[in-house]
Formats: sequence, structure tokens, C-alpha cells
Amino acid sequence: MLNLVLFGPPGAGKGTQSAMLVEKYKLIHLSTGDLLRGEIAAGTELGLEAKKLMDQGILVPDAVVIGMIGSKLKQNPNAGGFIFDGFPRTVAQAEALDLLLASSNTSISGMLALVVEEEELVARLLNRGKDSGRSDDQDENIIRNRIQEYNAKTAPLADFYTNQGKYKAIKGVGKIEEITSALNEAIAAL
Ligand code: B4P
Repeated sequence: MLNLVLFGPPGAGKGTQSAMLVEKYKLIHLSTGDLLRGEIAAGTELGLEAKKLMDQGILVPDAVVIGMIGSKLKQNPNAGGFIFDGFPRTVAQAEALDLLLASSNTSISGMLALVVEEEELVARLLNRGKDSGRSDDQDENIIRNRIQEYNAKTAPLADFYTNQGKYKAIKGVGKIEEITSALNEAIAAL
């Protein structure tokens, strides 16, 4: 079973590259950002609470996203593998994911980290904000806050997966197809 974590700061290309990998490897795509935006669109209580945090560029509580991922895993007991996009984002989430997968006798195959420098991230997200309709893409201060949250709470996960021998950094700047090729090479070497 191939279980990939696609990792990187906001705007690194996780969503973009997930779409390519899902097709090639027939994986189920689990994006906590997409799941949260689905809750917001449906007007659920969870969505309303999450929106307040997302609009400030702050991470939503671990228990919320862990619960969402847990139920998605349960709904797909016969999956050939998963691609986790934007999850885990904290060490607590990574530990919970390991436990959830272990209870199904599987584990993370590898963590692929897209490396992009901050000014490029800000430019990409402001550009996406022109037509995405996403409130967290409209304002440079919110974008920088998201990057700060990433540096403080998510970047330490590189050590978490390095210690498990599962971390692989990939240059996230260049043509989208070139980055996909680099990811494919890394997956072949897992
Ligand atoms: P996400 O939805 O995960 O948002 P993101 O990190 O901004 O998106 P992504 O990184 O996938 O965008 P992409 O690079 O593909 O999270 C949003 C919010 O939800 C978070 O701030 C947080 O509040 C909350 N949240 C989500 N998960 C959570 C969790 N686990 N725990 C707590 N809170 C959570 O795309 C960016 C742009 O770059 C696109 O316009 C794309 O076209 C462009 N692009 C991609 N590749 C490119 C390339 N090679 N060159 C040029 N442009 C490129």
C-alpha cells in the first residue's frame, strides 16, 4: 500500500501535485484544507468555527482535523493507498496519523517535501487569490501569517519523518511537469 504525505508551506504546490499523483498511482486524495472548505460551504458548525481561524491564517485544532481524517480512512477500508495533502501539520497530527494507519496494519511510505522560498509563495498565493475566491489568499498579512504558522508548527515535522527515514526534499520551483517527474523518481525509490 502506498501512503504518501505531500509536505510543504502554503502555496508550495501540494494541491497541484496531488492531482497529478492521484491519477498515476490511483490513490485517494485527502486534503484537510479541501475538507474544511467543504464544511464551510455546507455551513456546518465545524465549518463556521474553522473559517474564523482559517481567515486569520491560523491552524484549526488538531482534534478537528484528526477526526476528519480518521473518518475518511474508515470510509475507505479497501483503498490501495492515500495521499495526505496538508495533513499532518503538527507533530500531534503526525503521531495520530501513525496510530490510525497502524490500526489498519499499514504506515506512511514516505514524506515528500516541496521546497519553495517565501517570496515565491507569497506571489503565488496572491496570484491565486485573484480568482480563487479564498479569503485567506487575498491579504498579504494573512498569507505571511500562514507561512509563520508553518515555520513554527509544521516545519518541525521534517525531523519527525527524517527520524523515521521517510523524509525526501524536492525542489518545488520550476515547471509543474518537472516537479511531478522529480516526485515520481522519489516515489520509485521508496
Ligand atoms: P490548505 O488548503 O492546505 O492550503 P495551502 O497550503 O495554501 O494550499 P496548497 O499548498 O495546496 O496550494 P498549492 O500549493 O497547490 O490550508 C488552508 C488552511 O486550512 C490553513 O491555513 C489552515 O488554517 C487550515 N488547515 C488545513 N489543513 C490543516 C491541518 N491539517 N491542521 C490545521 N489546520 C489546517 O497552490 C498554490 C498556488 O501555486 C496555486 O495557484 C498553483 O497554481 C500555484 N503553483 C503550484 N505549483 C506551481 C509552480 N510549480 N510554479 C508556479 N505556480 C505554482
